[in-house]
Amino acid sequence: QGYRVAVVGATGAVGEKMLETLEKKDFPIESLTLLSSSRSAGKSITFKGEELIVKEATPESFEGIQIALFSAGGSVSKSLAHEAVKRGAVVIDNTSAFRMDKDVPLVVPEVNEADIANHQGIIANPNCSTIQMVAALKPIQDAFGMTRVIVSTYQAVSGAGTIASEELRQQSQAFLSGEELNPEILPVKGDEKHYPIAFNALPQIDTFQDNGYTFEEMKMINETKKILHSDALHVAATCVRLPFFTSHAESVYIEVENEDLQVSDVQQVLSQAEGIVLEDDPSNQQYPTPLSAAGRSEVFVGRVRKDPDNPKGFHLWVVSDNLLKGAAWNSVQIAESLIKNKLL
Ligand code: 11C
Repeated sequence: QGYRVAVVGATGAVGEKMLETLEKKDFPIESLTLLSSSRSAGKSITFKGEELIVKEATPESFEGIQIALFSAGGSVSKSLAHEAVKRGAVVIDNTSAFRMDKDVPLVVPEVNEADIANHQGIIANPNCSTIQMVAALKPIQDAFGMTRVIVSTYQAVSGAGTIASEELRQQSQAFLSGEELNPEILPVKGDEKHYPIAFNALPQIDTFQDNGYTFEEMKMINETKKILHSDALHVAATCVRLPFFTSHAESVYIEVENEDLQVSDVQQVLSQAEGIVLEDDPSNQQYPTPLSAAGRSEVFVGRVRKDPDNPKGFHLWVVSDNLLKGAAWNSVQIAESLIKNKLL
């Protein structure tokens, strides 16, 4: 049996990965509708050898759709997700539009799959940097208890869309040719100032909030508490954009409840966790990197260390493909869970 599926934002960086993921997982599809803004409508995309034309997304586009995967920006989700639900679809939304709404489950299937059952038509896919972090932390939280998380990120430009990847490519060539860089997109397209990303590091992802944190940092803080069902967990984040194309890397400091815990205990739990690959062997210089994780669907963890001055403190290095587990792969996993548990 197949399902009537729509992908909204089919021509974007994540949309492209959604289609790749549906194809790779051989997701059961009766019909596939590709939707976008009017700007990208009319483009053709090949799916499983068949050429499909992308149509402009309107409320009527969702007539008869059972599963709608949204990844066309928050404003599109805000204007069309409820229209899709009204017409009987379950929406899996990859934007920040509804993530913190009480009646919208925010789901990483390996972490809180059971929350999907509470959906009222919309399920939110978390921010990419949050997904990989909570996937690595949940097994530790379950096994040992966890009280604090402090994360610093090293994020790929593709998180800011295809135009940001293009800006890095052009600037890198210009830099090496000794030409002017003329930044126009990063750190945030709509913000007042732009800075070069080539051969640089930008400690701003998304816009600044009144408390001095960026929206990306606040997403990591708030979404982590919601997904791990723990308002009491202390979370702080510093999010930084770096000049590579794919995968986010994160230096994560955690405090656990038990001061007798050893590195080998944490490693053992991680090595058995679903969706996690432990790559942690300093004697062989083994650890994950953005390049080694790119194109893979798992979350990779390495560099597990006990804090030298705090017996409850541990440091981890967490890397994952931001467009796969961080976006498309996680969304399709949610769709698979809906089907498996008869929640459509
Ligand atoms: C970035 N994490 O790397 C962002 C992209 O809320 O889904 C994902 C934005 C989101 O810029």
